[in-house]
Amino acid sequence: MHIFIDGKYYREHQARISVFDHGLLYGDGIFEGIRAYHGRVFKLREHIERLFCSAKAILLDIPYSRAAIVRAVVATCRRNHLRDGYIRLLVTRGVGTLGLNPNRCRKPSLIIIADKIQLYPPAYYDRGLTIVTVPTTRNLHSALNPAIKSLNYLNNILAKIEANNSGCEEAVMLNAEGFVAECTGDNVFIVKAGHLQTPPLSAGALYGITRGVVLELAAEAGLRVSEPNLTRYDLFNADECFLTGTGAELIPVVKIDGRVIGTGRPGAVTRDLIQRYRALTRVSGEPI
Ligand code: PXG
Repeated sequence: MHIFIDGKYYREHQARISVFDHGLLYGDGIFEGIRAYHGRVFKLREHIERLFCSAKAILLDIPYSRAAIVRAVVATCRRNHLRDGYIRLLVTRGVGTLGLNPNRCRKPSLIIIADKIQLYPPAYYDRGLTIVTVPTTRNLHSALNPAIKSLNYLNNILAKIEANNSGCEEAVMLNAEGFVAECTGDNVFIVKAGHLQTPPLSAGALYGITRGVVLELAAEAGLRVSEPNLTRYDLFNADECFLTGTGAELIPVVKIDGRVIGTGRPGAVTRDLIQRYRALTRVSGEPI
């Protein structure tokens, strides 16, 4: 595997960053997780746009233009002969000193890894996931805004550990007010009486690219769509529930906190949206 670091390619075992990089010392940096399907990078421009929004929020000047990053991602995929897989894009604050002052960091580093993807087993899509609500709440906007895809993912990792401790793959995270925010690496949707609902971004969710695509596909399918605040009660009493994310795509949820959702099997609306999403990934994206 050839990994891109600041304009050069390194073999896997030679791809290294400094222990003084603030990405490591403080989680000071940002990232994106992107998919390639059939020789095209799916929603690349949207991911790069979100990367620049995260950068702006943490006052990090990415030393590349959007177009240069598009070119670098495509070049890294080509170099690795990647047609289907997962692309991790990272920008760290760069090498600094042991103090947390970012002014001591000379230049942010851009890293691009193009790898195979670890998918959820197909059985999860056929049968649906069982998930739980966890005690760790989503970060407050006023502390560390969940819209920032930062290299500090401890909030999500703690929730993931709590999910794993309950024997689950994913966790529903509530915000400090008790409204549903999102999962540790996925946005949440429910279907109630043919109406598709997902929490508003202000509830403490990442501006999911898959979430955005699903909202568009649902509108095309003629579904009523809205973004209200949702409580656990709304999840429990939904007809259908599913999660969205770059890695998972759309994955049905059939049980939450011991409550069976709908019929206990992936619902018709979810299955239709999964088909529509897969069809889109077959035809759109930045050619490699
Ligand atoms: N919420 C959070 C907290 C995320 O990290 C999503 C929602 C879904 O967003 P997208 O834009 O992907 O639809 C994410 C994305 C990984 C991995 O390696 C995680 C994500 C995406 C890709 C890979 O765990 N999370």
